[in-house]
Amino acid sequence: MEKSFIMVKPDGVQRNLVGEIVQRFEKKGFTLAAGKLMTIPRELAEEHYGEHKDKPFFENLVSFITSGPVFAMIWEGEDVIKTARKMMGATNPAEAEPGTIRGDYAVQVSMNVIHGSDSSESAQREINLFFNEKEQVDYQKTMTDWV
Ligand code: RTP
Ligand code: MG
Repeated sequence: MEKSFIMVKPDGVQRNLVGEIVQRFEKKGFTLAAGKLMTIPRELAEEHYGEHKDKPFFENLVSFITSGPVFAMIWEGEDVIKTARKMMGATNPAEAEPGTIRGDYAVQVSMNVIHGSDSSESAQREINLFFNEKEQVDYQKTMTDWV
């Protein structure tokens, strides 16, 4: 089954949005496969956002993501990578539709509450960056007929 790396960013943790965000993914019908509260070391942040290292916002992005605890998760389910991106909404919250997480809870592009992998390659890469094997739980929901 497909997996995605999803993370509540420091603004989301500070604003008590962890429960709300977890609930949206649970209610949608995805399965939580791993989760932990952590403060990201600088080297990990630079690696995670490596694709943006030449962008003007890179320094701000790394400072922000390391500024306080994040809630890192792995969510599992059919088409979870694409669907999670839809649930998150556009990168810039000003363009994110109401009903999406960023559309409902964020204003600024630099503090947009949530991260989600954008492809199967980045999901695999990010899962391996943030979680070891022991932290990943492989289980089946007992009542799966409805979703
Ligand atoms: P993320 O990686 O955090 O899930 O966000 P994303 O895929 O929607 O957006 P991405 O292009 O990967 O950008 C990563 C994060 O950088 C910040 N950003 N700032 N113009 C700007 O100032 C700007 N553009 C991007 C955002 O916080 C974005 O989430
Ligand atoms: Mg991205």
